[in-house]
Amino acid sequence: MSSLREGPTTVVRREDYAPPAYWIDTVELTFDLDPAKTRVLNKMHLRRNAQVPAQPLRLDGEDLNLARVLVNGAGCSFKMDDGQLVLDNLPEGEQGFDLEIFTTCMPEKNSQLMGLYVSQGTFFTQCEAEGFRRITYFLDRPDVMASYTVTLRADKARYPVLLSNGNLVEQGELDAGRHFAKWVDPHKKPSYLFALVAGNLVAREQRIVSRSGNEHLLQVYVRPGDMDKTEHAMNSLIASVVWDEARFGLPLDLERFMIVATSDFNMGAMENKGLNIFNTKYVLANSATATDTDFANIESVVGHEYFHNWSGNRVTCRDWFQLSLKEGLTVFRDQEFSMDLCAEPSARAVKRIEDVRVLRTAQFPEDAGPMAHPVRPDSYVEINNFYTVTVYEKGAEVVRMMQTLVGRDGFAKGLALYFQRHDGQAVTCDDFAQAIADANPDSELARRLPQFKRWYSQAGTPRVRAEGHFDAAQRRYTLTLTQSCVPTPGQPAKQPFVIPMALGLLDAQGREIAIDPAQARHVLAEASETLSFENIDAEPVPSLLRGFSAPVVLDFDYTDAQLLSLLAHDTDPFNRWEAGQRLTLRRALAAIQDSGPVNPAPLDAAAIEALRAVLRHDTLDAAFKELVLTLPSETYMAEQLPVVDPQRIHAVREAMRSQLAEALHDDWVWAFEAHADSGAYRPDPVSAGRRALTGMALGMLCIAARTRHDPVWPGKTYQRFKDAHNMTDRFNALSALVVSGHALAREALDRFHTLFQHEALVIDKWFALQAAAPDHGGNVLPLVRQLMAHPDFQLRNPNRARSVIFSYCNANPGAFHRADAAGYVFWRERVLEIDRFNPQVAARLARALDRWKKLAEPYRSAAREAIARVAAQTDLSNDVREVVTRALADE
Ligand code: B3K
Ligand code: ZN
Repeated sequence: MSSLREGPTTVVRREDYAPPAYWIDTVELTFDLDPAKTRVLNKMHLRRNAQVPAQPLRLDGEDLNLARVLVNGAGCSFKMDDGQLVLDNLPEGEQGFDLEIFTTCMPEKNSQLMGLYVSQGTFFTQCEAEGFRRITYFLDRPDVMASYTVTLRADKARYPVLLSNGNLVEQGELDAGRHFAKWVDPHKKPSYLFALVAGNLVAREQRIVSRSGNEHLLQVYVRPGDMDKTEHAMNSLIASVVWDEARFGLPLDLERFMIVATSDFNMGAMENKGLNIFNTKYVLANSATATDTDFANIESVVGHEYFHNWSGNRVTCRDWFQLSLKEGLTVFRDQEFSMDLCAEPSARAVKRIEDVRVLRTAQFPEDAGPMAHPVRPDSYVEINNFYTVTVYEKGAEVVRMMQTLVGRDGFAKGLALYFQRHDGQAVTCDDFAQAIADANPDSELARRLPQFKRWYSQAGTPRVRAEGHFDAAQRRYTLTLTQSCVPTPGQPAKQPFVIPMALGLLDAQGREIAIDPAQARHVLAEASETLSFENIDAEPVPSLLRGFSAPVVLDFDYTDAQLLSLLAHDTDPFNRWEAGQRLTLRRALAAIQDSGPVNPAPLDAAAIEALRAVLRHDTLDAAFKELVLTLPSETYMAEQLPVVDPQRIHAVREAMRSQLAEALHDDWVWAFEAHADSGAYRPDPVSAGRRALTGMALGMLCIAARTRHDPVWPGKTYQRFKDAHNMTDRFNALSALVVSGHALAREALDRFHTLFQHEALVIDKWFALQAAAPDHGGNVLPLVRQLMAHPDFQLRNPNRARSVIFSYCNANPGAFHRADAAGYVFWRERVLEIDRFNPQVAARLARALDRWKKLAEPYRSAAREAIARVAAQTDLSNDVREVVTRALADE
């Protein structure tokens, strides 16, 4: 219970799972909606679960005022125990009994945005994971699935639109200017998928006919005034419906499917059955206000929530430890959806690289830090802390490996079997893996299933060390692969994983050497294995872990020449990009670990020429070039080092970027001019790639202008900022001025604010850009404090809070880690301040110092002190307490 601040902290353990003592068959909810005091009448029909010993009924509840409890229409005795409503001596018998509970709650006081709350005068709900208990007393656990009938009553003028899950069966007028709407959900569901919305909203509507000939109504609800930003979300929804039917044979099972946008939301979006509720950030877009990245994110989040309709809603999780059952699978599905929508194969590769980049910069550190947990965790204090990149992104990689092991068609068969077996059930990750394996009995997955499932139970990122040996006399190349995995909290020793190792060999000219297809799909399952390749004439260059075929760290002592060859010739685009990253990373790490002042030119001529060749390449596409030319992030560099000096990393990366800006100056000019876009804005991957590359070129030219004392490019950039026809070009130009620290940045920022002062999502970008800007002599923290005093800053709005505070603490290591510890003081103040009203957001922020143990002094001690001071507070939420306790463990 996220708001409970008193009493001992309870650890929930997976091994303690027990089925519920009662089932709830039907729920009839009646809401009298009032922001100050909403009345909720909950009539349920319950049955004892005959499989478990008789025991009292314990219903979860939180922040509720209980007015009445009736059993079969008569008053009864009950008691409260640890926040739960406990009922004993309930009627026996198979027919079950009716339970009626009348409560009130205070939506306008609900600042944690869990349960029923008000955002800009509209009612919304968020129930996953345990928010339904803030609406009524219930068995608030995902394995209790019920049929819902919901009646909403509210003032008609203020709340003309009344929505809940399923189908609208009745609506009409009531006394005193009030009206009602009655909704029936034809599907049974767990309480976390319940939703209601009531307010003044407008909808874009589209009727579609699915493959099977059924008609459906799709609706995207937004505030009046936002209609012109709904087309892309609607198109994404239509594409999602079509894709799930075409790729996996999964149809839309509802007459009506609704998306509603709210500007106050703790996360991205929520897949409530038939009534998805979204953060505006993932709905609203037009070319004037949203960037290409926003467009792409909307497509993928709309897809993600829609795909949950099967993977999550039709088949749900037995308990919250199984969260990756729905999240890992659904992330995998949304990644595949975005890839399948790409017309060009190169755009698919770009998407894969972007996904891997997220995994390696966010999930690998999580897996190496104090919050490391298996994809299927074993215990938690607050489940909201486990909606993590491990459960989501690593979980998706585990599903992807299954697809690799059974093949694309085999995976589709496996998924079909999973839905056929478990439709309407609440199941486990084991059930999922079993279905995929059973549908593919001859596959590598079926053969190794128990070992493969270690991906679910063992935390930590495995490392694969590869060593090549060429025997010229025998014309044989041998490759020895050795896997290992370091201990993580509670898991001192690890067993070998099943690691799909897609690989190939290149000859001295960079041509692909033909090898046995089975070797190209090698699966590493032992601690160490050796592969032999015969008839090899000269030492080859191995291209390992192609397409990033497993979520591991790969160590191979490539020579520079080998990396240059891979970068120039590999047929696997992922490894081509990877070779470029290894080249620059290697030089960055050398410069970071050098003693003395930072080398102003960490890149050597060979690396620069290789990057120039990519930039000037005549067939590679722009998006791919932009990825290759982007240096590894400071966070990624930090992960490669045993001891981290964030200031030094920042200085080296900045030096490298300046060097690239200068050395490739004429090439950036060429890139900018050669990729100019013409015609109307379209957010497709090819034109987005061109905009990304021109944006990068402008950024580089503004950086180069600093040393060249060149007024021309910053001037051109400012002009482009003013004239841009779309937000991507405009924001890239603004960002080029801000990042290079040019004097025109201030003017551009002011103009930008004036232009978009009524567009909340754009103002979020304005805040975020400044809070994440490169630090110059410690200037960012005072600016961040100033931004928090800006009239547009609202701490209680999660998007706005994230735009300033998270951008600074999470996305700006060079500015956050200060020798005077002021960044950590700021972090501590904000964690405590936010925790008082929104523990979920506070706990996310608390994780910014997860990797404190790796920091060099004086950062390490100062960070520890800041965490300890948070932990010393007596009135912390469970959410934040769990994060800081784990951060300080095992000192
Ligand atoms: N299932 C929701 C996340 C709920 C988070 C609760 N703290 C969104 C998603 O993953 O689709
Ligand atoms: Zn999800």
